[in-house]
Amino acid sequence: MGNRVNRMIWNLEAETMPREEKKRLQLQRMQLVFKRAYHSLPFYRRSFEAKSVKPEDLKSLEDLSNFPFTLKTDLRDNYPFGLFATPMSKIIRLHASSGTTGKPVVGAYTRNDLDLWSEVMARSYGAAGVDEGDMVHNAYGYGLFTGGMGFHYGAERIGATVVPVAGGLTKRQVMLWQDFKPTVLTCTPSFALVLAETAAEMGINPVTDLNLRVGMFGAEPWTEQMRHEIESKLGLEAFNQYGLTELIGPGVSCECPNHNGMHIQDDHFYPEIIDPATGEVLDYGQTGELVFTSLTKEAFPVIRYRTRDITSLDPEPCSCGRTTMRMNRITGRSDDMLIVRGVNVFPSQIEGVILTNKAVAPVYLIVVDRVRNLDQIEVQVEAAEAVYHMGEEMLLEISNQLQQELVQTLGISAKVVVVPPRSIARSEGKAKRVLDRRNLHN
Ligand code: DLL
Repeated sequence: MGNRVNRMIWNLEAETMPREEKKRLQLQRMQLVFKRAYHSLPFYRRSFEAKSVKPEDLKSLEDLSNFPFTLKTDLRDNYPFGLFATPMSKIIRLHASSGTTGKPVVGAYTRNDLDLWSEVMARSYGAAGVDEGDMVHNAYGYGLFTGGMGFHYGAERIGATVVPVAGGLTKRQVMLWQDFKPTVLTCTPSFALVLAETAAEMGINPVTDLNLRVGMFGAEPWTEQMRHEIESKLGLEAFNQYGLTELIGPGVSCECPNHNGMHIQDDHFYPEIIDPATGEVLDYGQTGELVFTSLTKEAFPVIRYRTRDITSLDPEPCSCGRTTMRMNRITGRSDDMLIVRGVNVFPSQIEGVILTNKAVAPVYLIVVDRVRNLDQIEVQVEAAEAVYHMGEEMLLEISNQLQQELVQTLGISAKVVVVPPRSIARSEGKAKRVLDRRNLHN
């Protein structure tokens, strides 16, 4: 396999550990987590008792399915600090996720937890082929959101040069690209496109004028079409990054150059896939809700946490040399899946259609409403600059074409409105793609 592969695998022992050995390690760690959670946290003691299980009942990894799930509502009920397993004096950092409704989820870190976070982030950088020779332009938000600091400390761990730009001020970001010549861009995929658009407006062609070669994008759902769009506009190779505040932030899983799913750091985060309706554990390859148990975190352990993210698992070792379990691209969330006239609709399906049509820009808003008791989807999408000036008739033709494609993909009809370039609000963090107005009528 040669040196290049080895250089890119940050932690050779952990990332290439034979599966049987990994399973022994996972069980050992899980047993400790269960004991700690049960004995130090009333919530877990109660939820174990409700299922008549004790930590000692976990004798093999297969026994895990007998244990209770933890839900986002459980975290909310114990907000803000009720599920921390160490005294506050040992906790040296807090983060929180914005959360679409209600209170945020709060993440807590001991010194060891922060060290672990940098370690898993270093593995993510390694998998993207980033090392100390690189300069990382970090445009994830800094603050309570885990993106900024996660990518920041991971880059420092591998010895790269970090430019902590955060979001906003897009023109200045592009100026820094020109002046500093970073090789790596880290931000949400939607913000990567905003930056690409800004560069174009400034008369800069990132492919020929800049040095970007790697992009590490995540924190929101995106599609293969979006990957191609970003790669071709910015002249870089895009690597998908996954994580959540409840587990640690980014660094839970990451792509390698094979781009065949994301390698889960499964010596620290144990994955399962369940049927979201019944809670039954599904086989590898089957699509369902992703569930995680943390194996080493001190301050904020989680047991069978239901992420609501929909994907499948692949246990096959990868030709990159890693033996870690892989998860496929997230196709949606079981709770932001739209049910429209009884049909399940994932925003990613709509994005797939929009991004393959060159007459429109990759910027859209899905508006769902109820008109005379009937659910309706309207997709607003921006015309490509050149196309917009071709006149009304042309725009009508494009929207008809998109409507036909959408009905074939979704199985229900959706209205498409082609709007002027730059008329849909841009975001610098996670994009807001869906506006569900139906709740307003209830
Ligand atoms: O978004 C952590 C993160 C930061 C991941 C930067 C990657 C890069 P939260 O704000 O808690 O944490 O949101 C977590 O975002 O449950 C998914 O629904 C979604 N998500 C995260 N990464 C991806 C991805 C961060 N690559 C929630 N693809 C998760 C699809 C993603 N969805």
